[in-house]
Order: sequence, then C-alpha cells, then structure tokens
Amino acid sequence: MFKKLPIVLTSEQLLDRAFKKTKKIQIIDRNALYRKKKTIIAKTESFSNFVVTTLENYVKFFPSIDNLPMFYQDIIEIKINKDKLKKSLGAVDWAKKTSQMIYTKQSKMLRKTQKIDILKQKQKEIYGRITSVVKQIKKELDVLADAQNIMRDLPVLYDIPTIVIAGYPNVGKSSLMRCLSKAKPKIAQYPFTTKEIHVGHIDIKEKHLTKRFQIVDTPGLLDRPFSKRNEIELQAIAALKNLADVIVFILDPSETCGYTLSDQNNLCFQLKKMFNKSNFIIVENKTDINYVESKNLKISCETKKGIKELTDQIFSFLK
Ligand SMILES: Nc1nc2c(ncn2[C@@H]2O[C@H](COP(=O)(O)OP(=O)(O)OP(=O)(O)O)[C@@H](O)[C@H]2O)c(=O)[nH]1
Ligand SMILES: [Mg+2]
Repeated sequence: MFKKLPIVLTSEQLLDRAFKKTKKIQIIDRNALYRKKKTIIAKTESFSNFVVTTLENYVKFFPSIDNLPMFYQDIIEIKINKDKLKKSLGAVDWAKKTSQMIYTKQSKMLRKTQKIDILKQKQKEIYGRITSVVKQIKKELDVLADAQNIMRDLPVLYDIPTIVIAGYPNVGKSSLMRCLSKAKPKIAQYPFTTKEIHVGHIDIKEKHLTKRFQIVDTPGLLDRPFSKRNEIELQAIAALKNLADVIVFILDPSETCGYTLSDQNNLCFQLKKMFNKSNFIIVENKTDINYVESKNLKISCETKKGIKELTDQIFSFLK
C-alpha cells in the first residue's frame, strides 16, 4: 500500500548530495569570464533545484493522511501522531517554498553581475541561506523518515469480509491464524510475540466462484483501561475497531499462557461490550491439555480439534 513512498534523506544527507552534484558541473565557453560566470550560475541552480525538487517530492508523494482508511489513520496516530506528521509535512513544504524564493530572488542578481568576486559572494549567500533553511527542518525530516519506514511496513488491507483474532498474550492467536490460513505468523511460548498486525487470507470455493476473506492476527491484550494500554495493544484495538466483521476471542483455560482465566474472561466481557457491532465468537484453545465445562466452542490448534466447527461458525456469520 505504501511501498512507493520516496526515501526521505536527513538534512545532512540532502545538503551533502546537493553539494556533490555541483562539483561535477563545468560549463564550456571560450570566453574565460563567461565560462566562470555560467559555471557559478549552473552550480547554484543545480544546488537549489535539487533541494527544492527533493522537498517537493516528499510532500507530493506523501498520502493525504485524512483520506486514508480509518485503520491506517489510527495506526499512524498510535505510532507517529497524526498532528506531528501533518506539521512536519507543513514545515517541509515551507522549506521548499522558502528555498525556491531565495533562489529566484538572488539568481536575477547573479545573471546581472559581471564581476566574478561578486558572483561568488552571491553564490555563497544562496548556499548559506538555503543550507540554513534545510537545517531548520532537521527534526521534521526525521519525522517523515520514521513515518515512511513505519508506513512502508503496514499490511495491505482490502475491503472484504474480515475476521480479527483477539485475546490475552500467549493464548494461541497466531497458532489459530496458521490453522485457518496460509499465513505464517511467528509462534512462541512467551507473551507479546506478535507486536504488529498480520494479515492473511482464506479462499473459499463455492461452485465456480472463489470467495476471499481476510484474517487478522493481533498482538495480545491485557485486561486494563484504554488509557493504560501500550502502543502494541492499541494496534490490536485499532484492528478490532476498524476491520472486524467477526471477532474470534480466544481463551486459554489451561492458563499456560501465564494469565488467569478470570482475567481473560474480564477482557472478553469488556471487548464484547466495546465492539458490539461485530459478530463475536468465544473459543477455548489448548483443549488438548486442559478441558473445562462451558458453553464455549472448544478447539486445539495443536491437534486441530474443533477447527472445522469454528470455521463453519465464522462463515455462517459472513455469508
Ligand atoms: N498445547 C497447546 N499449545 C498451544 C496451542 N495453541 C498454541 N499453543 C502454544 O501456545 C504458545 C503461544 O502460542 P502463540 O500462537 O504464539 O500465541 P499468541 O496468542 O499469538 O501469543 P502473542 O503473540 O504473544 O500474544 C506457543 O508455545 C504455542 O505452541 C494448543 O492448542 N495446544
Ligand atoms: Mg501471536
């Protein structure tokens, strides 16, 4: 989705490249004065143009944040902060315009002057003023570079029926994702293995038609107020809020996940209340090692017991 964003240079790298480009410029003219004058003008133009077009591309190719689907907006808010990003884009745009203005104003003087020392003086002034503008947006360029790295790694999402898997850490969410789709999220016996949203797909063949569904693995959530949630948990909330047609909430009654069933049930209750517009399925995993009497659907990602029943239930909601 955001793979084509341009690579954002730091202010030092940007200036370095702009200066390096000028080094190669040498205009040929038999007249020594013209040769020197044209070379100075060409170098100054190249320097200014490089700075202006690079900054312009950053602003131009950045997606309009307010027009992005809400899930992406929420993730940007969690990981970067939307206002900070918008302000940084604004500052980069200001630097582009200011650099352009400096060059346009001063280049007229360059062209009029015939004296080499004055030409050199003017060139120095242009370099100096544009360099100072670029240095002023050092932090903002760093914000754009961070944003761009984060956005490039965001999963591609489609507007198709979506199942979101949620629950406490270590209960088997990624294991279930592997059982239900071809996606291969990392599985490990410690909490918070999953730190980002992962997306997989399920293709269901119906006569001659293949229907595609999206399945989302989320990081683990703890039973605590929204204001206390960390960046990793907030991503799970963003997926539940913006993507889920069906929520599969996993409980681990064996408590080998490291959390009590009572805490897990509390979270389940909270999420069911919070996302009452989505279909909610509660499943108990790891029934190969522990079995408790309850009305919930029972599965084991290890033995695959109950996976078929769960799939049937999910699709009864999605059809
Ligand atoms: N015995 C048994 N172990 C399971 C089952 N499902 C998952 N596990 C184990 O539970 C541990 C956690 O599994 P994950 O799939 O990584 O759990 P998760 O909920 O994605 O964990 P986080 O990403 O950390 O929130 C791993 O050691 C799995 O092998 C199951 O049905 N039975
Ligand atoms: Mg996981």
